[in-house]
Amino acid sequence: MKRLVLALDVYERERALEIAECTADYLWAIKVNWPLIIGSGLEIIAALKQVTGLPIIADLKLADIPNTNRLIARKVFEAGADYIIAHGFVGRDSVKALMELGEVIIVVEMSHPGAKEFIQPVTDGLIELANELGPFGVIAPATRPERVAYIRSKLRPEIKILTPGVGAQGGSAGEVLKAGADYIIVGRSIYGSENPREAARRLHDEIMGV
Ligand code: NUP
Repeated sequence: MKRLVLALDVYERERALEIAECTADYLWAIKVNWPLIIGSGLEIIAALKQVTGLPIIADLKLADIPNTNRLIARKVFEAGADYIIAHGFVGRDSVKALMELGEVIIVVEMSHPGAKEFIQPVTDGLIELANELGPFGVIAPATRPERVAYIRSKLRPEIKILTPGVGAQGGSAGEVLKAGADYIIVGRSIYGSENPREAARRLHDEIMGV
């Protein structure tokens, strides 16, 4: 089973398409974030789908009132996104508004050091929110496998855990998968490598060996 998600955080359309095409064999999905959408426009989603045939995750980390969340998400799903990442701390009404439009992934804890300041203290509440609403998945930190194990222990089993933070942020694919992650999200270690296809292949092999 493929469990690698490419975080395609480059600006340029051609470069994005080239990297996506050469790594696609090893990926479950491609994640687009603000850098690529700002650099290449929302149409990049359809172009990536056409070139790779893979699901697209729009990592916009939406955190607005229900109406604005809805206005943004409608366009993003219309553009071809299969999943949208949203913050849960804004409240269940904002997340529910998105879930009426398509598949949602809720951030329950982030991977950077600063996540300990404000997000980690409310992770339990965000897990409860996810358990109540039943999104496709949640985002949890590959940089803290012990937190992924904790989140897994509290989360309904059918809700997937997607974990950024492998490679450039110091996390290990093997460790976080053993801790209970379903998918790993990797950006710089793939797109910043001399040979992105080889970097993706190595991660895929590591995943298959777990
Ligand atoms: O907690 C999070 N950490 C994180 O790195 C939530 C995220 N969505 N991300 C995203 O994952 C981040 O914005 C980037 O797109 C990707 C990680 O990229 P890299 O550190 O592997 O280059």
